[in-house]
Amino acid sequence: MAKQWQGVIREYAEYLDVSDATPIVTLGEGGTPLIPSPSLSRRSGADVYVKFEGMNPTGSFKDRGMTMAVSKAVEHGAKVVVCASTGNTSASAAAYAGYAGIKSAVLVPEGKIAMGKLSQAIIHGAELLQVRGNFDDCLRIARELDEHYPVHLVNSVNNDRIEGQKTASFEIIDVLGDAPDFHFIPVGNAGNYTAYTRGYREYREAGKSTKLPRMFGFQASGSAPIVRGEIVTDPETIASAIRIGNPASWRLALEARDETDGFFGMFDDNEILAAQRILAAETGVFVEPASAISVAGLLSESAKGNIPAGSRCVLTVTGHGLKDPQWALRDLNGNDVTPTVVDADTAAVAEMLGMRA
Ligand code: AN7
Repeated sequence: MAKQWQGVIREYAEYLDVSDATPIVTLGEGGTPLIPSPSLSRRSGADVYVKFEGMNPTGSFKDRGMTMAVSKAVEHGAKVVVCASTGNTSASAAAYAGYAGIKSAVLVPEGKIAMGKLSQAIIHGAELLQVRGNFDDCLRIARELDEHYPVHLVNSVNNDRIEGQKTASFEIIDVLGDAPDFHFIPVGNAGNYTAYTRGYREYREAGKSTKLPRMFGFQASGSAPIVRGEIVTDPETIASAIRIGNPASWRLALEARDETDGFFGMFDDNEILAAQRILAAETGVFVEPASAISVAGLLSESAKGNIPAGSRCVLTVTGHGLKDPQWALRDLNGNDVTPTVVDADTAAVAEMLGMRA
């Protein structure tokens, strides 16, 4: 019989703070494909792999951290978990809390999360509140609830989340045999940037790899507090997942950048959408806009000559394109894409396809 992947806690238990007393709440997250990309390798001159985190149970990398956060919450007797979210965290928290038989309360910025993510939180049974404010307002309230009310916070300010998310670096090294030279990743709260760096560091200390990759993180230019070096009070971008003006892991991310000789950059919405198309059309991987910023980062840095030929590069693409599909139905000029309609006639179809018998 084929061996089933056991989820990140069981697969990497020796690197995580779990014991026999920890009830493992898992949906089989992790074990996601690391896909070689001939197209991006050709375009950049590097040796490029895409870590497709949209293949997780709720369609984003958040599941790696949520299995840990909810397992530990249940171990500590929590009955309600709470989170603020730009969408993916709420979808994941709702699913894992539902599985564990506890409540989830999620706070999202009103009108600013993708339809797929909103529908996930609802169908998994979350108590969902749309807050008249942005993500940063939601996180402030979630932290205050955690402090003063009987709820357990599962945002990435909870270290259990970062611990679960570091397993992605372990998987990459387990597949490649060593760490890559460069790692490209989207940045919102910078929890994942921090988590990957921790994973790479711990595996090197364990003798599983010989180096740390240079960690290259990217924000949307309308929402780029780390790049600009100041809080953005009114962040704006179509990449709603990373529409965050005051990142929770800001300080840790700067430490990780310094440790890895890393870099933070930014791209505007059109550059993000162009990168999303290149990845979908030429590598067969459909990601949500926020995730495509890793691709924009690779193409831009290689064009500037910052990536030596043949360097091994891993791009984390964090969430599935089906969560926020509307952007695929517009071209890069902002016009709706309307598929051609044709009569139910083979000759007519062949003609439309430009073919002759
Ligand atoms: C697809 O769901 O913050 O830098 O509340 O959904 O670790 O915050 C999502 C973040 C990148 C940024 N890509 O990760 C939330 C939330 C996708 C995301 C990020 C998010 P961090």
